[in-house]
Amino acid sequence: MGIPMSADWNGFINLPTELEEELISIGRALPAWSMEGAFLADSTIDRYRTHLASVPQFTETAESLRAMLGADGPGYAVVRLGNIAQALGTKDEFQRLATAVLAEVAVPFQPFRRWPLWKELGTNLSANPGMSTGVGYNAFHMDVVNGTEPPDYSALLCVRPDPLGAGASILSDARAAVMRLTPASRALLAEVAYTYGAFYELSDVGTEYRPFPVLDHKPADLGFVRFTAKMLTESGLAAEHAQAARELADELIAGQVSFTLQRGDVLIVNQHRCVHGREALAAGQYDVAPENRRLLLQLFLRDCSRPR
Ligand SMILES: O=C(O)CCC(=O)C(=O)O
Ligand SMILES: [Fe+2]
Repeated sequence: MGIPMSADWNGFINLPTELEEELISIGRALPAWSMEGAFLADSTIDRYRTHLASVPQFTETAESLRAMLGADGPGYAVVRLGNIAQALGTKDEFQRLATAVLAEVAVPFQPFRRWPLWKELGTNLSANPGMSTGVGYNAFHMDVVNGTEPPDYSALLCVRPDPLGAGASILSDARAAVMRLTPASRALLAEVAYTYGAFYELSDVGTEYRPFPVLDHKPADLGFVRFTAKMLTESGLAAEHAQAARELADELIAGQVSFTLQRGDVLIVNQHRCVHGREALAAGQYDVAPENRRLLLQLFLRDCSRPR
């Protein structure tokens, strides 16, 4: 189906005020979630669905969200829950509501077993600037690129944007970028010649994939464009493979969109389709108190109905 009217072209979903009010009440009523292994428990999913199903207007939002993430949409969506965060805060009640909304897309899960379901990505002035908690440019990547079964969707909830106004999210349609490459570059990217990073203490993302091809031969909704720009500098690729990956990186940047997440925004990325990253935070983070620095929460989703 097409994208319903409440969704605009650039992937943002704004909720009507009455729906926000209903969701605030639901957020106050949702029970704590339970996990079954790394996955949100079926019993929780059923209870959360039942609550959301009591709000008929929500059905359209869930449809918009799924349409945006699918083949006819941009492959990402931002659900704007800022007014709901204003009412509920960004702790348990809000996180339950956000989890319930995401469970309408696929099953929330926790590949990093050491961390909570929603993993904090704060701002760490001593971290490598290009890493998730660093203050620099976090170049285009997909999450868990080196697992044989990466999460189908990656979600980022904004608790606090960079108070200095930077740190925009960047998104790019990796399938479209690949189509703009030459057949020779695509052939190089299809070779099992790429590596990136370490793989440990991860659940339910398959096994370590090393080396991997950037392009697989799977249908677009099942395969991935296994790319992270970090492999250009960190992985010691052969010259011709590195060159093809650089061309892909350039096309990803040429096709990028960017926007700054606001408090209460939930960005969901279909990893089969889009890569994501972040612009640098503003200079001057030392002058911002740690408790006021940018903070996101990250969660992954598994589409359990997908063949693999
Ligand atoms: O900081 C961000 O906006 C993105 C972080 C990210 O993509 C990651 O940690 O994987
Ligand atoms: Fe990421």
